[in-house]
Amino acid sequence: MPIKIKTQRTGRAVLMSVGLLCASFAMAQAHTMERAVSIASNAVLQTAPETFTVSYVHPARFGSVQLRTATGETVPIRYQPPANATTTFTIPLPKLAPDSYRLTWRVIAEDGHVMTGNVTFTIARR
Ligand SMILES: [Cu+2]
Repeated sequence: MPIKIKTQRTGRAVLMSVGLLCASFAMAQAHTMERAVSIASNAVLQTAPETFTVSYVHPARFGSVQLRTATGETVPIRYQPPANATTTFTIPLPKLAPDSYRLTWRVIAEDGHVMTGNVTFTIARR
């Protein structure tokens, strides 16, 4: 079951409890952690990014990705995720106008845990 995260604080609490849960299992199948994202949270970008890349410590399967504007409109993303588990996902972004965006995604770790991530960024008006 996907976990719906309502607030940042709740999100951290959920992630921490998942971490504790994982630690209590034999790690035959790896849980994973986010290693890097190509757009920093709250970044103000002078040029629109053409892709978004997120990488993980262990391979994971792609779950979903969603891009929304500040007013909540969904911006369609065309992404053909890899069929197999992988550590790095590079998601092409459409041409984005100056605005604020929120990108949310989820991947499924090899131990079955759903990992969610999000970044909010702004493309500056020139
Ligand atoms: Cu796990």
